[in-house]
Amino acid sequence: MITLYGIPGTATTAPHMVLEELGVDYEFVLVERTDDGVPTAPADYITLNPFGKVPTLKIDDLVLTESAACCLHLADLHADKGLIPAVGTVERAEAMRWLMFLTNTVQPAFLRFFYPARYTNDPNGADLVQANAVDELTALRSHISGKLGAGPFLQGNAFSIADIYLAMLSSWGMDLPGDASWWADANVAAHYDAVLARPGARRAIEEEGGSVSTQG
Ligand SMILES: N[C@@H](CCC(=O)N[C@@H](CS)C(=O)NCC(=O)O)C(=O)O
Repeated sequence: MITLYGIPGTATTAPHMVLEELGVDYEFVLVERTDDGVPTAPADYITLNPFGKVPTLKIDDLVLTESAACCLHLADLHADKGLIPAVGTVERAEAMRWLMFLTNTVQPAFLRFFYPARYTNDPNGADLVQANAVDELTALRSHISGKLGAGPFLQGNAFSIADIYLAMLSSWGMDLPGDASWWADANVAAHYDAVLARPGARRAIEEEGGSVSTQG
């Protein structure tokens, strides 16, 4: 029995897309929280995820937090579906490099953009934190765009969970102002559209009420 606990439009989206790509049976349980981020439903959620964050993936007795770890484990369990290259290959190493870069470097920059007040003790400091996050996210977008080139995916024609992760972050990046919007970059926008052209990934985004195309 697989259960994904989460909230649409958050770090839940990547494992949600993976589950739909795999075509396995699962239940999606909506997590509800107060404005301060304290989980209120399901009642025992804090026992699953000690920080009250989303997502959490439960597979039988295994309780897994960390969105990237959830994606990786699901892809490994269904290796025949080809969402992750085989262990020990150069392709696997490169896919892991992308996944780790996205979750370790890019995702924290988004957290500074969305929750700037958490990163300063100065009551007037949040705007500066957010402006710095926009600068960093713009530099990261340029790096990704350059590596993507003609794509369509991070590793050329080979699609993996790293692409799913990038599509999730890219959907957050559309909230950056003006030219900093991630979809103002043609390569990054084309990557999102290529991922969303896949029926499984698209179904997850549709279920979450997200954007299924960079064209509106
Ligand atoms: N490193 C964790 C981060 C999870 C995380 O920060 N989730 C956000 C939603 S995207 C959250 O639950 N935020 C609520 C909060 O920080 O109060 C992961 O990738 O799963």
